Amino acid sequence: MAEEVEKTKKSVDTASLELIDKAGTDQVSLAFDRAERMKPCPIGAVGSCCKNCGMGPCRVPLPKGKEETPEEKKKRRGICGATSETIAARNFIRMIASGAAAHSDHGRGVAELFLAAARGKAPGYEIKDEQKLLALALEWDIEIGDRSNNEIAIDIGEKALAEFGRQEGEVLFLKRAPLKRQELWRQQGVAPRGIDREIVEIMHRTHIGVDQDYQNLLKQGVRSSLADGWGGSMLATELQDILFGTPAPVLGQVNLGVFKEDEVNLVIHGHEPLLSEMIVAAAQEPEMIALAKSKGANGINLAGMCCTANEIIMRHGIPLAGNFLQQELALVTGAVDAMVVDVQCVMESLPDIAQCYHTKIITTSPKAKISGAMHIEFDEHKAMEGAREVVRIAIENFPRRGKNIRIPKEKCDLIAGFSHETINYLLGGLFRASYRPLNDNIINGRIRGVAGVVGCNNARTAHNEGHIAMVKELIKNDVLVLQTGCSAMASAMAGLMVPEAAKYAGEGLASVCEAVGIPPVLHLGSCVDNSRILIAATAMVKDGGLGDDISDLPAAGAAPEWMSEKAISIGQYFVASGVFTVFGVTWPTTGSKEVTDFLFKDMEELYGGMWAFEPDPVKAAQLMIAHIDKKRKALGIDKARERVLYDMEMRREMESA
Ligand code: NFS
Repeated sequence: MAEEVEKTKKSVDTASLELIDKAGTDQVSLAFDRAERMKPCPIGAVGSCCKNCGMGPCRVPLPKGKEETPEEKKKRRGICGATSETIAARNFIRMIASGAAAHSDHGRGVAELFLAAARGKAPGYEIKDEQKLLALALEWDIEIGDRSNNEIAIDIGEKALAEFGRQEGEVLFLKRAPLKRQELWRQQGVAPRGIDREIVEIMHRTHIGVDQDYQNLLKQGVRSSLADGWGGSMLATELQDILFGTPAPVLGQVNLGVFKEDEVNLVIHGHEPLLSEMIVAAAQEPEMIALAKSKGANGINLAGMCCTANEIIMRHGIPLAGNFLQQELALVTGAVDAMVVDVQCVMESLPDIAQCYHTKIITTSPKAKISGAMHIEFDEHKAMEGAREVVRIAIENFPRRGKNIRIPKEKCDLIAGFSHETINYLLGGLFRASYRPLNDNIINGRIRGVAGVVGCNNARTAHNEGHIAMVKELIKNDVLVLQTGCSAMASAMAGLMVPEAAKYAGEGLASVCEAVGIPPVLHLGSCVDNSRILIAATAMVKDGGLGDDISDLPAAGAAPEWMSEKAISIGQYFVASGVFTVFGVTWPTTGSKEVTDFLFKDMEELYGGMWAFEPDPVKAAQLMIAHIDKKRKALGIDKARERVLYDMEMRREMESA
């Protein structure tokens, strides 16, 4: 029994638990085990450790168990004199800088490939969504006339790339936000100039002896996060859609049970869809399939991991093998012939674990090599050749598979691919696409509000538990949930992303889902696709009836199992866009009350959205619902909902009579 309790602390997913067990037998060390062995540093965890210079690291923890006098507080400083406020704020915005850099460098890579494709220098890639290309050309004042798609795309690609190095003015996509929001950003002085510039400025300001006013530091954090959400991430999403196709609803499967005993299993892991798009094409080539058969396999089975998985399920229906904490477990099945990775959220333990089985780990980005892995560098000019090589390595490794194989049986259906365009279309129809029905159902109270639940897994908390508990609580209370990243996969594994999941939803939300034919939990893609949530929120504002800014919407955001710096950047741009955003597991500024209060309280004054921290996912969901109700009241639509509830009560009474 004691062991049962221990095990369920690691994950709520039975497939994962089965493989955690197998790893134990195989003497493989996993993130779960390392998390148990190594406790987080209590000073660093709350943002009270500064290692920004060679005199430190300086630790400025709050004194334990007693109230601090102002005199004592004055003395609690780093060697350079930095206070705990400055140190916590510096640490926090450095997380934003790193997160924004990761998303934006992804966006830059897409822009470079986009441009190369338009110039005919990236064979195999071509514009897939002409409508979206033309829409963006119109938005950016790029001449269409009788120019070819590629000519237009060259101008778009150049303009997109220039966004990263822009020195003055404003990031172009800021203009997509509601007008009131744009004005607010300008008033607050946080409208980002250029993407790279804001990130660099964080690194400058947090160098020893520069910005030493925590509020001023946090302000630059906001500006940089906006450069991510409304800049780098949004560029990544838009250009990927034009180049690879805008997602539309597609049926797929998720969890470690998607591997096949009799086929070559190739896992595509990481974040950027550039190479994976080509691998999908290469794996379908008749020569590759023939080669696989010649090695005794019945075919080639691709499966995605982490955000690459989200990218390729949305566009091709390729199954999702799992989220962040399942990457090691995929290898423990013994059935993965190769795992190809690019950037972000890839564990360095993979090559080591692979040695216990037969799996080849292949790195592909010049930015991300791992010792012990093979490296096949992705070259956009000959992407197909690289993709074929990867597929061939997986096939040739198939006969080396050992006998120690266990593929869990768990796999679950899901519907992915809810882009902003699809939601618009599903709700309003092709010729009058709009968010009107959504707004109407929010106004009449059938849908209480909308929540974005996103982010990672975190080995400090039971894998997937927070996501699933939070999402269930939200939909039970008639909140429509939009998801991305590893969080989306967690819900999908729990069966929440199929129309039948309406049975978990409150009566109002269930009735809308049934009428429109959508699940109560919508999969919007990878983490850069959180920009789709910003666009959806803006579309709701523009459709009318729910106020004139994102901060007026009955909406909230959350990352119940966050761990990456990218999640902090996302959370900050949600907040700065006017969204109440609650994180779980741990909060990185609690070492400074001032900084934490500023993020949790003062930001609401400044931006209409604010942070919160609540490790209990159900309580966190209730905070979100309370915020949604507060916004409904401010809009004067709280009464409508009461009527709906009254109606249901009445019906129940009638039924029982
Ligand atoms: Ni997002 Fe995607 Fe997952 Fe977290 Fe990592 S994969 S970009 S950072 S862990 S959600």
